[in-house]
Amino acid sequence: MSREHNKTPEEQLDPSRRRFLNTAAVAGLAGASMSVGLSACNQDSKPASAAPAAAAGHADAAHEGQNPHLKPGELDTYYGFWSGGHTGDFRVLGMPSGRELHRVPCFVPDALVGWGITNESKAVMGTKADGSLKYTVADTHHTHASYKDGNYDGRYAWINDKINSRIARIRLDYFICDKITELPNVQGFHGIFPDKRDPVDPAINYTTRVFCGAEFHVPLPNDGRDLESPEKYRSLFSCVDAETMEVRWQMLIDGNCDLVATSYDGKLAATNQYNTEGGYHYEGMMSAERDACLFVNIARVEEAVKAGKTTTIGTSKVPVVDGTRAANPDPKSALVGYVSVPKNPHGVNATPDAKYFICAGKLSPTGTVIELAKVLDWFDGKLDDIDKAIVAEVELGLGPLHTAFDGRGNAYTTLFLDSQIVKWNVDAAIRFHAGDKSAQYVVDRLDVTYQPGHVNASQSETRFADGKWLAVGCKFSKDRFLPVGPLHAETEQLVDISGEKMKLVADHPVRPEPHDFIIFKRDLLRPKQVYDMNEFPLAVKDQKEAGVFRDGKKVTVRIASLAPAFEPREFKIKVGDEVTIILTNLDKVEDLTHGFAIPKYNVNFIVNPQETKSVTFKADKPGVFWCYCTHFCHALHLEMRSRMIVEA
Ligand code: RUQ
Ligand code: CUA
Ligand code: CA
Repeated sequence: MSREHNKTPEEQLDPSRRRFLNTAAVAGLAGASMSVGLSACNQDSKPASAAPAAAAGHADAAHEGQNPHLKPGELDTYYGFWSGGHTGDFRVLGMPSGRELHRVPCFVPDALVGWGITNESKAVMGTKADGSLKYTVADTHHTHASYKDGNYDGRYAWINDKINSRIARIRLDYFICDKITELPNVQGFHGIFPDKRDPVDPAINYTTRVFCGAEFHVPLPNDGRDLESPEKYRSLFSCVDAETMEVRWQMLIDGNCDLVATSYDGKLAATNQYNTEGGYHYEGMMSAERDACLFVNIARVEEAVKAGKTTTIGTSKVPVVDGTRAANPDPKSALVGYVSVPKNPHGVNATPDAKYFICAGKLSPTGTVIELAKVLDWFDGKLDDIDKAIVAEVELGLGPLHTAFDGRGNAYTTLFLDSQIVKWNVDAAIRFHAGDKSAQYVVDRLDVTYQPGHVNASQSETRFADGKWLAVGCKFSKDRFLPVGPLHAETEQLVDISGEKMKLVADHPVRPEPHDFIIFKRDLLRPKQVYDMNEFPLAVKDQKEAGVFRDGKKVTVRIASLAPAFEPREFKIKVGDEVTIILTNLDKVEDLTHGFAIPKYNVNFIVNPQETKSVTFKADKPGVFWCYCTHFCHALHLEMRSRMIVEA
């Protein structure tokens, strides 16, 4: 064992870097100077604690490690769901190879699929009165999937849009977005987390709610009032129904929300808060030494909603309960409890043994461990001070952000400023905190490149964390890939965590800029490769059902595709017509997708096997327009066309 492990945690931090935290690092984290933040990863400022033995690429002598490389034709053993950041998308990766398999369009238009072009996708995305899309930008951060018995059940995934406060649901049978909900009276919607079972009904051992945190304070309602009175701005915590996707309730809170986690018993939802000060400049948001992690008692909130102890805000009909400190003085009836956590915490994560929540300190070099049973004791009136639920608060390194788990009692926390992952043992941290100063909770450190944000491990957010693979999303790649101009790819790094020491095994460039992700076993999903035609009420079920159907100026053109032809092969419409094209792909063969593009009419979309889609447009240009198949489908793919004749 290296000398590092015999140091007290105090000694594990290089003193010069601790001074750095108190001054420039804080400015760097606050965004005032990213170059200051980055200087933390320069070689010459590496702390002694990043001992060479713990550095990247040094294999554990006793441990051979796992091979992430697949032979041609070999399949990955895990799925990864990745957020795309402000590309607005939801990405599907195969793991451990890191190969990107799919992007599921949800919030923003997608030219490949025709998302935002077809009527069906526009109905999901939401349109304005003139039929144009309500929003075309999004910023996806957090993606999580539905649970049953503490593991993913393969029904749904959800992802947030921070810009426009929307939550999208992805159906995991077809990997399509089927619903998007906009949260009322919320800005900066950031963390999401599904519940893992019902807090009251033990028969409901699966996800029925998704909790949503809102980061920014705004006037309530935000209709022009209180513009210059930031002390009146507020933030809400929201609960969305997993099935209907309607907002069930919202809760007015003190401070703000950032990320969200839920307990395995279904009783609590947690959200970390970095702006308990209600600051409206970064200095104000970091003036206090401690902020909080808020614990919501789900059963009590839903009782209060049922009992009508609610208000509404502005034009929204969503019931709002009062979760402020002032409205919840008695723990035995409180809807929420606020646990004090050091300075601008980021990230709250539930351990796979279901016992603890861990908050990372961000502006404090610490990780805080909060014991679930003690929080519940406080709600029962058996613990006088909710802060006594904190069972460890230990130093980890500079800029701790997110934490993953291996199912063997270890946590892996990203250190943004140190450009490291620190592996630490939760039980040892608790012993250390309780006074056993010989407890060595830091197990290993790994340098990553550079400035890691999110981290996750295989099955980490389930009861079945398997401690095999860990991925880390590094915010900067700098010199890791061939230069492509000023905009750099980001680095997703793959780490083998099956041994005592972490082992960096691969770098992947990713298009900016993913945030959170989950990694889980491939057999938890059973996607279908061919659609069920009954999903589509408009389906053109047979080539004989194809043709042009006119109702005054409204024209419906029903088209069927069967490689290598569209039926009808030609159709006539008139300038001034409102044209709806309905296209069904009659091919049943897996992977036989057709496209349908109409030149000069700005139309292109695809239909997968047995799928139906429609588009509506105004015929405003006379002429001949070859509607052609854009998706390579057949040896006669280029010949696969239908002639649209628009008469003057
Ligand atoms: S938050 S690092 Cu949404 Cu950490 Cu991305
Ligand atoms: Cu049909 Cu290409
Ligand atoms: Ca703060």
